[in-house]
Amino acid sequence: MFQALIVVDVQNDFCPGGALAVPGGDKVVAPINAMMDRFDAVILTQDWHPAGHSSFASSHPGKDPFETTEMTYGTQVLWPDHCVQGTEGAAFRQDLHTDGDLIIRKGFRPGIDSYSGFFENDQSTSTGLEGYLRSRGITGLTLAGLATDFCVAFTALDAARLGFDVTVDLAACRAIDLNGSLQAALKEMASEGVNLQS
Ligand code: VGL
Ligand code: ZN
Repeated sequence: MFQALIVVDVQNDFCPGGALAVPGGDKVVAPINAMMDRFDAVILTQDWHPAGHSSFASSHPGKDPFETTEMTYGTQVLWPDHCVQGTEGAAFRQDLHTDGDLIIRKGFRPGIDSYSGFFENDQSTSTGLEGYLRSRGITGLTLAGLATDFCVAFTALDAARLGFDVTVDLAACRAIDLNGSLQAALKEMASEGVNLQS
């Protein structure tokens, strides 16, 4: 019955000045650092795309960032180039405490995006995180980080569906909020049994 904190994508590109800056993204660092001590395990996720990734608008001639396209696995939002492997934009925000137990990278397959820390956007390719948590006897998860309405929400929803007891600490998250995506994500998380803490 152990409890883990999952710190989602607190990377330079999602903070002010970054390629896909989330408003107030840097504000999550202090509350996240402050809560780490309370958990049996701390896991960080890191968005980690190869150059030319299929989720980048620049890989789709004629498309602009924040438009959508149809992939084999469904509708995909197209993003500005971000979190390219090994770049400063993909690095964790400098003041974030990164001395956690595990870093799980995601979005590294060229043809599939991965918002969730558990499954890629095809909903079936596993990152291995579930097995890690179960092997360590972790049953409760608290999520914080970026962005509330994409990577945090997708991770929370997968976790709840897998049977973990999931809390999202909203004060330690910030949203992109694209066409009502924040409200939709909050509603879906609530209906799937995710505890929303503010
Ligand atoms: C994210 C869009 C694209 C996120 C990652 O971390 O929420 N959003 N890649
Ligand atoms: Zn991404």
